[in-house]
Amino acid sequence: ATVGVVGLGYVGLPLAVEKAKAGFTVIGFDVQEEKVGMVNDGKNYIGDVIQEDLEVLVASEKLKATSDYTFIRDVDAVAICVPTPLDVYKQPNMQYVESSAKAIAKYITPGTLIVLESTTYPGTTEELIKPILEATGLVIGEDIFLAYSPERVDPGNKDFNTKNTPKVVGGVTKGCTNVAAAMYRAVLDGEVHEVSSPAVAEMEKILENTFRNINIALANEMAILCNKMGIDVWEVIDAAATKPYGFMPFYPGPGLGGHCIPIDPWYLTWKAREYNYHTKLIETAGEINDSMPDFVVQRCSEILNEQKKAMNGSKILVLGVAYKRDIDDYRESPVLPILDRLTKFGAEWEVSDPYITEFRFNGEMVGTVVLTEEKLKEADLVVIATNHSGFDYELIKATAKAIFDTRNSYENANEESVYFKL
Ligand code: SAJ
Repeated sequence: ATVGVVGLGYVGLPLAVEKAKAGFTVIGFDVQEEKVGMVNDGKNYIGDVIQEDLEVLVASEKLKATSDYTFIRDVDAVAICVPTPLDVYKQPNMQYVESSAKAIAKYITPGTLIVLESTTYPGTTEELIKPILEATGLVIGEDIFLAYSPERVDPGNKDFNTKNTPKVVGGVTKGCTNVAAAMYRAVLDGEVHEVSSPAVAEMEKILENTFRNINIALANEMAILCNKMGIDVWEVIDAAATKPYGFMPFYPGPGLGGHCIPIDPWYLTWKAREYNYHTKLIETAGEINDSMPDFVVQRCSEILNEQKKAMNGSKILVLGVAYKRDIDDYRESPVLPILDRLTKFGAEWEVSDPYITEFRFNGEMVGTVVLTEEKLKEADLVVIATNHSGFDYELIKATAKAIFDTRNSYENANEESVYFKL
C-alpha cells in the first residue's frame, strides 16, 4: 500500500521513515522544495531520524518526497503533520492545516484514509477538515475515512520514539477509527488506543501538554518564592520527588520553550471562549512562565551589583540558546527574550551553543562563539541557560568570575562566591 505524509518536519519525517520501514511505499509532501530535495538526496535534517535509514529507504524507492499534491491520487492513507503555530495575539494559525486539507481534497480518491496529527483545538477535525473533504461529494465513513491522532514526539528522547510510543486515535465514525487504528498497528509497536471521537483525541493531547505547562509554571513560581525566602528550590523538588506516589518532579528554568508546551494550551483557551469559558489556570501559568526571562535578568543584575558592576557595559556570556538540552532547536526559546532584555540594559552579551552556530535575533542572524577559557575569563557573568551535556562544567566553575545557573547544572551545589542559581 502507498501512504502519504504531509509536512516533513520533526513529526512528519520520522513518521514517513517508520511507515516506509514497515513496508509501505511512502510519499512525503512538503511545500518547501529544500526539504523535498534533501529527502530525495537521502540527506537527513531531523535529529531523531537515522541518516542510514533515510538513505536506504530513498535508494530503494520506498520513500520519496514531492511538492506536487497530484500524487495524493496514489495514496491509500495520508497523515497531516503540519505546524499549528500561534499568531502574535496567541490566536491559532490554522493556515497550514487548512491548505493541506484543501490540497488533499483536490486529488483524493475513494477508499483513502486521512489522519490529522498536528496538535490543535478540540473540534478542528469535525469543524474544519470534515467540510473540506465532504465538499468533494465523497462520504466520510463510506467513501473516505477521517480521524485525528495526536503526534507524541519528544525531540532528543533516546528511549521513546515514533515507533514505540503509544498512539491515541479517534475517528469521525467507528469505521474511521478502525481503519486508522489498523494503519497505525501496521506501522507502530506501541499500543494504539482508540477513543470515540476526534474531539476526545484532540482534547487529550492538549491535556498532556497543558499538564506539563502548568506544572512547570508551578516549579517556576516555587523558584521565585524560594529565592525570596533563601530556600534552595532544587533541593526542595528533589526531596518532594522522594514521594513514590502521586508526585512527579518538574523543574524551574529560564522560561518555557519549544513549539508545543508554550503554544498548545492557548489553542484550548481560544476555543473555550466560544463556550464563554475563561481558562484561568492556563492563563495564570502562562503569565508565570512568561515572567521567567525578566526574573533571570533581574537576578543577573543583582549578582553583578554585588560585584559593584552595572549591567550596562558588563560582558555576559550566555551558555545555550536551544530551548532544551542537547537539541539544535531554538524556537520559542526563552533565551531570546533574555537576550532582548540584556540588550536593553546595555549589557554586552555573546552566546555559546555547540548545537547552534547562528540564530535569528531581532531580525538578523547572530553567530554563537566557541566556549573557551578566554571567553570565560572575559565575561563578568556566565549564564547557564541551556544545560547542554557538551559544556565543560568544571572549566566553567574554575574560570568564571560569576555564574548564574538556571538549570541546576551542578546538581544542588551550594551557592558560593562565584556560583548562583535560579
Ligand atoms: N521545561 C522546564 N522544566 C521542566 C521540563 C521542561 O522548564 O521540568 C522546559 C524545557 O526546558 C523546554 C520546555 O519546557 O524549554 C518544553 O520542554 P519538554 O520537555 O516538554 O520538551 P518538548 O517541547 O521538546 O517535547 C514535548 C514532549 N516532551 C515530554 O513529554 C518530555 C511532550 O510534551 C510532547 O509530546 C511534545 O512536546 C509535543 O510535540 O507535543
